[in-house]
Amino acid sequence: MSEEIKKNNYSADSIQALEGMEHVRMRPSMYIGDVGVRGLHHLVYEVVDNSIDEAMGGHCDTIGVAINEDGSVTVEDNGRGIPVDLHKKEGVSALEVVMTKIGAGGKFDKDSYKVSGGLHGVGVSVVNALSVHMKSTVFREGKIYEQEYERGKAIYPVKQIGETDKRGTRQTFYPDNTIFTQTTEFSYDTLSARMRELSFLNKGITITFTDKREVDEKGEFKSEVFHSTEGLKEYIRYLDGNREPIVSHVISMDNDKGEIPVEVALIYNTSYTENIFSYVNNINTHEGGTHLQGFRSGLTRTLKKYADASGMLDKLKFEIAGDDFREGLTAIISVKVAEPQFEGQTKTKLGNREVVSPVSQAVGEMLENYLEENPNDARIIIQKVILAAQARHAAKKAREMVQRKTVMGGGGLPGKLSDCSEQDPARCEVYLVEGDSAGGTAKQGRDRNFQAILPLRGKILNVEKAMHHKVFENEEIRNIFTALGVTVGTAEDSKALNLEKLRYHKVIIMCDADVDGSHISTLILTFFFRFMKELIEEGHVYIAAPPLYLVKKGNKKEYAWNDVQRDQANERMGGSAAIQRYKGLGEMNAEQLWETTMDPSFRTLRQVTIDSLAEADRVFSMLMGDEVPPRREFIEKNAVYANIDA
Ligand code: 0RA
Repeated sequence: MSEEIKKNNYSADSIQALEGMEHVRMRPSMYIGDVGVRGLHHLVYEVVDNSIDEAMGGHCDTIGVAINEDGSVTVEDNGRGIPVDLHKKEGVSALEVVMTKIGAGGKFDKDSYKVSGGLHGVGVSVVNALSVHMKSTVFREGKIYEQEYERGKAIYPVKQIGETDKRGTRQTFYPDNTIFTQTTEFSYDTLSARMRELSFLNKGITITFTDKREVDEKGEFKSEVFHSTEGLKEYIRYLDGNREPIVSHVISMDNDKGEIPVEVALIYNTSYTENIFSYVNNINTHEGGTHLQGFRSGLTRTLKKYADASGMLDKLKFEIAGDDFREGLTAIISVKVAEPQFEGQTKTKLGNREVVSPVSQAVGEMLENYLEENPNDARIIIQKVILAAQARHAAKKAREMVQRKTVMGGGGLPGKLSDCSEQDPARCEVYLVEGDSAGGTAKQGRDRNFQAILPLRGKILNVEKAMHHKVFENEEIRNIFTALGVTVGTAEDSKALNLEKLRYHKVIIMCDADVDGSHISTLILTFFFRFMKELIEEGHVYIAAPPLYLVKKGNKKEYAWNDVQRDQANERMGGSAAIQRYKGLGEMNAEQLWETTMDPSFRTLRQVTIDSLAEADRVFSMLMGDEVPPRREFIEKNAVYANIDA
C-alpha cells in the first residue's frame, strides 16, 4: 500500500499541498465548475464517484447516500475502506493524505479500475476543502477509524474509535456557505435522478438514497433504492416508457472485456425525435464526441447495408441521409476510457480518436445480429427510415420558407410581435405570452425600451407528437423562430441551430398560474427542448412568476405567490383584508402586471436549466406523449417544473 503511494509520487511537500487546498477555496470553479446549485451537487457526485470506483473494481456492491436532518450529506459504501496505515513520506495516515492533499484521490491503488475523468475525479479532498466540516469513518480489518476536518484541515490525527465486523467507508460533509453563497440546500430530485442514472450505468450496484430532512405521514423518510440488473437495457425501457416501441426488443450489447469497454442499448419508437445519450466514465457527454461518432457510423453503415440488400430502397427517389436512420431512435452509449480528453465549450465532448472504431464495430455487430435474427423488426425499421427520408424532404421545403422570411429581415418580423427599441440583444428581453388579451395587457405594462411582447395563440403545437415538417409549417412556431432571430440547418447538419443572431438574451415564458397555464408553458418548453436546446443550455430561457393573490385593505395592498404569503399579508393588515385570487393574467391590469411580473427590480424569474438531459427527455415524452394518465398525475403534482430546475 505505502509502496503504491511512493510510486505515485507524493513528494510534493506538505506546504505545497496546503497551498493546493487553499487554491481550491480561492478558485473553486476551476475544480467543480461553478459555486451555484450545480457545483454544490457536484460535491455529492465526487464522493459517490469514489464509491462507484470501488464497486467497479469489484470490491463493493452497496452505496448509501443520505441528505441528513441538518442538511449535510453522508455517503457510505461496503468496500475495502480507505487505508489508514502510516504514509511514510507524509508522516500521517493514508486517509489523511487522501482527504487533505489535492490530487491524491483514489489514484494510489493501481488495481482498482479508476476511470473517473472530466469534471469528476478531482478528488474527495476538493469536497473537503469546500466543506466547513467533514468526517471520514473507515471500517477496516475489524476496526473503526475516524478523522474530522474543518475547511479541509484535519483537526486531529486518524484515531481508532471502536471495533466492527463491517467493511467500508463513510463520508459526511457540510458544504461551506461562504463558498456556496447562493445556496447550500441539496435538491432531492436532482440527487435522486443522478443516483438512478448511476445505477443504470453501473449494473449490479445497489444505491439507496434517503432524505432525512422531512418525514411523511407515516413518520418515514423519503427514500428510494436503485438497482439495475440489466443496465442500459433497463435504462432504455425507463426512458422510453411513455413512447410506443415499433420493434419487439431493446437491442443491446455489453462488451466490458475490450481495451475500451463499450455498452450500447437502443430502441425505435413511433415518435419523430432522435434521442441519443452518451456517457464517458459515467459522465453525460452533452456535446457528444468520438464515441457518438462511432455509434452513428456503425448504425448508418449497418442499416444501410441491410436496406440495400433487402431491395426496399429500389423504388426510392431520394437519397437517404444519416438523420433518417435516427428518427424515432432512443439510444444510450456508455464507454469507459482510461485517459479521456474532454473538449468543447462545456468540456463534455470526447476527443479520443481511438474510441471511434471500437464503438462503430461493436454497434455494427450488435445490429447485424439483431436484423438477422429479427427480420420482421428489420423491415419495420427500414420502413421507418424511408418515411423519415420522405418527411425530411417536406421539412426542408417548409424550413426554407421560414429561413426566407427570416433572412428578409425588418419587415420579416411577425406582425404580432411588439418589439422593443433597444438594439443590443444582451439588454433585450421578449415575453412569450399566453393569449392575445394578456398579450395586450403586457404590451401596455411593459417598458418598451427593452421589453418585447409576442402573444401566442392558446395552445401551441405539441411538437412531441408532430412530424418535423409540421413543426416548421406551424405559424406560432415560425413566429417564435423569426421573432428570436434563430435559424436552423446548415449544409452539413440539417438540425444545427444558429443562435448568433438571437435578438433577445432573455426569453421569458409568461402563462397563467393554473393547470392550463402550466400545460402551455410545458408545450413551449417542449418546443425549446426539442428544437432549441442550446437556448436553454446557454441560460436564455426563463419562466415568469405571476402572483396568485391580491390582498387588499383600504389603501394597502400586497401580492402573494402562495397561500402562506397570502395569510401573512392578511394578518399584517389585521386579518380582514379582501382577497382576490387571480385566475389568470387577464385579471390583472397593465400596472399590476408590470409591478408583479415584469419590473426587473421586483419580479422573480425562474431560469430554466437542465440537470439531466435523459431525465428531461423522459419527462417531456411523458407530459406530451400519448399516455394521458401519467401526464395528468404529473402535472397535478408538480406543475411544470419538477425536473427542470428553475
Ligand atoms: C485504494 C486502496 C484501498 C481502498 C481504496 C482505495 C478505497 C477508496 C475509497 C473511496 C471511497 N470508498 C473507498 N473504498 C476503498 C484498499 C486496498 C486494500 O485494502 O488492499
